[in-house]
Amino acid sequence: MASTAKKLVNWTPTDVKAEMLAKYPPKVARKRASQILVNEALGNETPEISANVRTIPGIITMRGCTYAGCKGVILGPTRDIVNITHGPIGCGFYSWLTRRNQTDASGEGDENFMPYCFSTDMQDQDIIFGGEKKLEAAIQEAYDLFHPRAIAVFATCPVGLIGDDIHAVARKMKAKFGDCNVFAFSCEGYKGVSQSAGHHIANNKIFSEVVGENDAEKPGKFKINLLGEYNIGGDGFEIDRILKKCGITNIATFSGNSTYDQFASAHKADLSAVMCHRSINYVADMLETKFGIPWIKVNFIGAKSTAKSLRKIAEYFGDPELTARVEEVIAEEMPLVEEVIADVRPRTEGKKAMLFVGGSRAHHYQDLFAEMGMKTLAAGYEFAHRDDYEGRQVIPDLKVDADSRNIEEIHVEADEKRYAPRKSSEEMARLEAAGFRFKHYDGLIPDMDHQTLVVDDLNQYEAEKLVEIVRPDIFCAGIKEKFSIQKLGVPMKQLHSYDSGGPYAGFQGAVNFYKEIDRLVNSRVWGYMKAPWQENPELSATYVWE
Ligand code: CFM
Repeated sequence: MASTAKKLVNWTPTDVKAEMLAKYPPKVARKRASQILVNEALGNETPEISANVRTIPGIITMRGCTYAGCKGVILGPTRDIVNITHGPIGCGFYSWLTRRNQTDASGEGDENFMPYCFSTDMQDQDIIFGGEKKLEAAIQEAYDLFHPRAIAVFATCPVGLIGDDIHAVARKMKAKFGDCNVFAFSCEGYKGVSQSAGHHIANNKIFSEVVGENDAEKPGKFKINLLGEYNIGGDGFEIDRILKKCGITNIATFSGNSTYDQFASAHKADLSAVMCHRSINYVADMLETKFGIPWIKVNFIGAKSTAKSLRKIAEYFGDPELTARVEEVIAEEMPLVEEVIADVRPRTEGKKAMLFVGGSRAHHYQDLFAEMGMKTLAAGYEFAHRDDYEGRQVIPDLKVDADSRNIEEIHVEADEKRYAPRKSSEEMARLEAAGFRFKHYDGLIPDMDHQTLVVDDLNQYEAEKLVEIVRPDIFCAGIKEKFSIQKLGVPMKQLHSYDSGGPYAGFQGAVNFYKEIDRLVNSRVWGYMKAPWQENPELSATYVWE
């Protein structure tokens, strides 16, 4: 392993990329090369990044499955829908509160089914003779016990393989109950290349089955939907605190701390603010097409980004009182942020980070690190699409492959009665002429420095290689990566679950994050750890094809 002895200063990003690929068989190396980009540098095989493609079999990916994206990510945080996993017990068990999406069920009459794990617990005989009867019985049992507002059914892999018609069962039970909406998701784990497919399946169904169900007027002068915010570690609570302080009403969060009625009332908002572009941008489009609600991209990760997002919302409404209130709130919140920055920055300035998270955090969290004077040397998404890397302008050129074709595209038209443009085309044009951008997202790549590494669907082997060569001061990813990285002597912060921390969104969240990262990158404990390859440098192995 002579190459690993090479000093960091001698490594260019192109060297690092070559080293990450060096041990792969040629075909694998070629495929991975198209998913690793040296930012803005020549010498990449293609100017674009290859994303949303199948993981190479045998590679230990960081990704999850389609069922995880549907049941866990999108529907998981909604407290008053009973979520039944139709399948063997393992799928239900492993999706049972494994994500730290918090909820506040303290309101009057609030139901919270999130602590429960509902599963049809399919056995061999159900796989052989079909599981529809068992599913029907499970829905009936859940209804009798809880009388929920809605019951959702999620298909696991075997359900698709044996062909249970879960939608027919759902329709039958919905008609039978009359006062409980029942709908099902064909979100078998294998349906797509990652959990991203599951987001799409979930969102399409919520849009067609729930959004628009409640036409009751909602109070509030400035009404928005917050799309793609999942209240991990209480992020959504902090964002709601700030919005409320500004006088902005959040009609529906998709789907952190949400309820059935929030989705049902989403068409009553006058603006959609999109946090996580990957998981939900198409819902923002559908809300605009069907009901006339424009959308903008926001980011509440980072104090400056939070201020910027609030100003953007205020600018959209164009109300002098709201604008003044937003400025007051920012002026009230920033002194604490600045005080903590001034304290930590001498210790964090110039430190180096790497971020590999699902589909938006690897971008958003770069703002927080920048506020601390830290540099992001490498970043990437597990399952984002090219538009999340390169910007929405690439959407018309995205290849529709067999895997994307698996996911139903729903056709949406303007609602005959309820479509109402929130702003006249002149007002929209005036805002745009003043530099305001609707439906706009530039993606992660333009925000990253020249000669940084952008890696899609990073795997365990490449993660270890990167850390071994570049030795960042902190590595951010998920639980599957946590201990292998820490064993290399580098602090590891989970940016999915936040370990046990958070919130990190908004102003107070930024303060929490600065303190946590300061603690991690300046802790000496990691320096005492010796990686196996440091203690036994003679330890090496070869691959069978060598
Ligand atoms: Fe969006 Fe998410 Fe993310 Fe995501 Fe996720 Fe998540 Fe994530 Mo884990 S919806 S893409 S599927 S911001 S669960 S709250 S942290 S991978 S970067």
